[in-house]
Amino acid sequence: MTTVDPDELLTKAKAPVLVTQSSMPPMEEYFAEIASLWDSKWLTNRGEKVRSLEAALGEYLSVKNGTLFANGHLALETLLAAMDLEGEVITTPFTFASTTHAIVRNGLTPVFADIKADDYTLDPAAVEAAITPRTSAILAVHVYGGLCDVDALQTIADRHGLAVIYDAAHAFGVERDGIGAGTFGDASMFSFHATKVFNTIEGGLATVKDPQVVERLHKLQNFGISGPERVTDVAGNGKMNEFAAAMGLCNLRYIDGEIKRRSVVDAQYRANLADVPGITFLAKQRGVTQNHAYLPVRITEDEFGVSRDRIYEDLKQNGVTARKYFFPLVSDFEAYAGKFDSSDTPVARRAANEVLALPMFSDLAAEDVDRITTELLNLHFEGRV
Ligand code: T4K
Repeated sequence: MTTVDPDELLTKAKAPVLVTQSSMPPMEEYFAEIASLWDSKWLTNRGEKVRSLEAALGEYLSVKNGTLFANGHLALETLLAAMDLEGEVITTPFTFASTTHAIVRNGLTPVFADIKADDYTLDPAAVEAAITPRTSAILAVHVYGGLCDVDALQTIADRHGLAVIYDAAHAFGVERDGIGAGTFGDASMFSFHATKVFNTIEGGLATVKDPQVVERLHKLQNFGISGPERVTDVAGNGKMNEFAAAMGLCNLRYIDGEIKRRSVVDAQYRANLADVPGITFLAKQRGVTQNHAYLPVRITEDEFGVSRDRIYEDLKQNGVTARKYFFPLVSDFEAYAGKFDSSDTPVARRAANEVLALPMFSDLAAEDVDRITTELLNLHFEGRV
């Protein structure tokens, strides 16, 4: 029988747990993948690794016309530019800053519509009500990896002649009835940031329905350069480099195991907290695969006994960093002060006050999940006395 060092146990029990942790391939595998770069000396500007990764992702995500970018935000911002939109874009305030900033930085006006209470994605009825003669597009977010109501949004868009773009930053590998998330609408963006299910350290992918837009994306991610002596657009630099693409090629070999291990963590959370009043997990959607990108739980204070913010603080004191994704709503950002009123989107406002993303990553130890859920149960019982 092995003896357990009590000091070691204590240190282990108190080890901090962050909301997520990057997944990395074996170090030797990455070194082997990048070794050829020392021969080619070709480090960026649509090199061999970038092109191989685009092909591999096309197959994995069942998408055509994928273009890699330096990060997800630039992919989205460039997509909007490539689509020549004008006027207003209807979008959700319950998202990361990037979604709205991409609209505004393109000189377009975001119009916030409310979300659905069960999966936090745009409510199609609210979208339709927000359409004006100036609307040119809908920019919806597959938040936490749950799919938007793509059929309803497409029907509305077709009826009003609008483009549909998906911020699929969270939806890597998500499919509905075998159809990849990146094939819905006119275009989608995936983020490959270090904190995502699949990462290229920093990175993103833009996928488009119209193959002609791809040429434009290549141009707009490279200063608007059209040929050796021609610059036809005023654009920045959004290209992915070869070292990032090499990380992606390695991580892609492990992605199925990554998602599987996350599903085990997800199941443990759900089992440990099943039937606790006031805790609601993200609803599973019919026919939609999950990638377990995040572990959002909704805390209804009346039933649970304490508030989401109290849980957040308590976990923090116990070395566990959960995150209030997405608080505040974008419409409440200082950067947009005086421009929007978040009381126009009451469902989103409530979600921003009640949702907490608990730690989720494939290497999250079972004992850490137990430690987190035990703390939640303690708070629940404390809140009820
Ligand atoms: N649209 C949506 C809906 C998005 O959620 C995002 C990004 C985008 C667009 C834009 O895509 P990118 O341009 O980022 O590709 C994080 C990420 O930076 C951001 O990518 C992500 N969404 C957002 C939801 O979360 P922060 O400010 O919460 O990250 P940070 O630095 O606090 O990291 C969170 C935890 O992750 C850390 O506590 C530890 C862990 N971590 C972090 C880093 C940077 C690692 O394990 N390794 C790392 O390298 O924004």
